[in-house]
Amino acid sequence: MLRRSAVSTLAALAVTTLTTACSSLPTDLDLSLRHPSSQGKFMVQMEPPAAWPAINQMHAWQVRVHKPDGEPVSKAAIAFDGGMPQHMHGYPTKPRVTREVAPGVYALEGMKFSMTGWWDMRLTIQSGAVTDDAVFNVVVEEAGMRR
Ligand SMILES: [Cu+2]
Repeated sequence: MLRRSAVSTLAALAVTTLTTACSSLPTDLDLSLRHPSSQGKFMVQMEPPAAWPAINQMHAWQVRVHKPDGEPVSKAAIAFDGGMPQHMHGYPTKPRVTREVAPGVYALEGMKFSMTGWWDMRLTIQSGAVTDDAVFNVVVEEAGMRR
């Protein structure tokens, strides 16, 4: 009896902690996965895997880069950075844009979310003489990605 009540106390604590973590997210967080880069040089779309990965599961995204007029941007060099802004840590892996799989469509491999919460994805895109960056936010929950 004593043991059971200790377990439910722990469970209640865990729920409280989770709720606190979620409610402390910035209220104005932009969760859109498609928007212009910071200076409007490119339109960028982040596509998560069709089946959302479990926590700690290695997976890949696709990054679509277009010019504002809709033309795909081929042969871009895309650098990736990011992590959890509220925890001051990066990704547990070293995600990289590895190759262009179709015109203007790039594979972002080595992605792994090691915990629930707010993650950002920071891209620096260079195409010829044009460079711009784009930031995307993802809120990872136990059940998947918050939309
Ligand atoms: Cu963290």
